[in-house]
Amino acid sequence: NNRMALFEKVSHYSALHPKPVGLVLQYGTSGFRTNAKQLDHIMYRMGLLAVLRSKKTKATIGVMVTASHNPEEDNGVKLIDPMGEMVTPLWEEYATQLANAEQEGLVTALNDIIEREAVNMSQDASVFIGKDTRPSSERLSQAVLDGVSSLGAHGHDYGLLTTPQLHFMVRCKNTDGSYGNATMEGYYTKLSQAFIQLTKHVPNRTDDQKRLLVDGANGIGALKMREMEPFLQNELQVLLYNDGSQGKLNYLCGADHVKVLQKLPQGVEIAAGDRCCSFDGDADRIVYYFNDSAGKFHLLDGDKIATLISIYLKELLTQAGLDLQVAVVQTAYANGSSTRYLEETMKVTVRCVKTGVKHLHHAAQEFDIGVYFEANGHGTVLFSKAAEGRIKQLALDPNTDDEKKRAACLLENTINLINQTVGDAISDMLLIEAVLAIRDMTVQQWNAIYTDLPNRQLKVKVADRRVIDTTDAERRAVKPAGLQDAIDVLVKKYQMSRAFVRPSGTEDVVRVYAEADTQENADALAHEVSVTVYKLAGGVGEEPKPL
Ligand code: G16
Repeated sequence: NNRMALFEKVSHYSALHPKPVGLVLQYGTSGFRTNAKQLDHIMYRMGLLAVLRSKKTKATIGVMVTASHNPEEDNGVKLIDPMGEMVTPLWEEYATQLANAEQEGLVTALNDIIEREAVNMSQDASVFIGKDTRPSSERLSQAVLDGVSSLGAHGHDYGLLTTPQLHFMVRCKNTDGSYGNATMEGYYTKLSQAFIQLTKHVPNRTDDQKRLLVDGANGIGALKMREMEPFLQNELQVLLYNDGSQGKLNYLCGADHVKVLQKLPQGVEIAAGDRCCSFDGDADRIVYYFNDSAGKFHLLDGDKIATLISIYLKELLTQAGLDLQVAVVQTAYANGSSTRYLEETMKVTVRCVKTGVKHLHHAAQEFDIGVYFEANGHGTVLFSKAAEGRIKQLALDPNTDDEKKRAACLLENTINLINQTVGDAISDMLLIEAVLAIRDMTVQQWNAIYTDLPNRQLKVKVADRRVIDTTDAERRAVKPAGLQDAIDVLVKKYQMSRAFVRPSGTEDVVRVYAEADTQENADALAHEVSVTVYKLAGGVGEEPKPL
């Protein structure tokens, strides 16, 4: 009877968040994403689902309202599991079922999940909610809260937050504070203390070395960087651009823009040699770059970040005398030069998985230390419990010699600086800044570790991107028939070349990636592959033009 009453309430409230008849949306690479106008019912229903997930896991669950790198008009939602990871694949399926149930079938769909998961409806539930700075986020996060409260549960609204900050809060809450305090202050204190510990022993850091230009993509990352500044006690001097006071979110700026177009964001005043970085719209991605004295732009993407961090960690492990395996997880977008450098020069294990941090995170958990980064700058480092234990023990052991102790302490503070729940632009930025300081490296020296193969990313509009199906971590297309054979023929025309296509999970496009010995060849190959996709996979609009 209680359940009947609850369902009546759900029916009543869901009518205030009606689903447009016939609209079908999928839980994609990173949750639901589309134009903000189509998302009200999704938000309400994800509020409901988060309550069920919370009751099932007997833990706090997170719901983040954001469309990250997408344009400002879009929005989206992702669910966060108890340890701060992305929600498990089975619950992504439930999310899709619940999202697509027509209005009159909603209660049945909800009941199906309760039955299949044997959710104890009398269990307490707790949901943390956060949102980015999109104008639509206010209203949409309210819809999530409505969903949570219509199942009689408590929602804690953090308001404006970066995505990784919400992941952090969820983990803090579910580990009773052992990961940190589930407050903004808790986050800033933990990270800035670790950063200060790491950099305070570096001799003679000049103001130039402490200075960093940050492009905040006109989003939440800029606001949060401002909030964090006092905690950093001038150990890092941030010059903030695209702080949201004027420009539009992600428009001509931000990590995705810089990575895909391989050029400076608008609105940043950069001088030769200045170290710069760009966040994306919810601050879970970061890329670095600089202009050389000849005015040429150089990008340091997720692959270069993964390499820098791996070199640093491996060296500290050697100094500490710890035999722990470091592995790097990448996707098909990883530059061929990075994979070669990691495998052949650094001799680390490299794994390639499908796009989406959830896949990288999962693979990275298999190693003592798993460094995972997508080329687009989305990534972090995971330390196994055993690895963390051995590092801490060594740092505490009174018989450890000085060199080993120093390395163990650096490793310990490095662990504290890293947001191990998900890629975090602020945490990654501080880690990179610390590594460059400790190793006394300039951004130019970092860039020179290996040379990227020239590459190009393009998008193709097709009628239905689901006609493309891939295998081998998205490196080969199995559908539509003939597409892969055609790509193989094109790739053979060039030197050091590689290309693949895949349907995006966040935008209504097919993505094309190509690399080759020269930029002209990478551009030509990317264009030819785009035309092939257009012809064989139902392209719409004008045929792609050469670059
Ligand atoms: C999201 C995912 C990333 C993924 C990106 C692009 O990033 O979290 O893992 O690389 O989308 O995905 P796709 O190529 O499928 O559109 P973000 O920063 O937008 O959340």
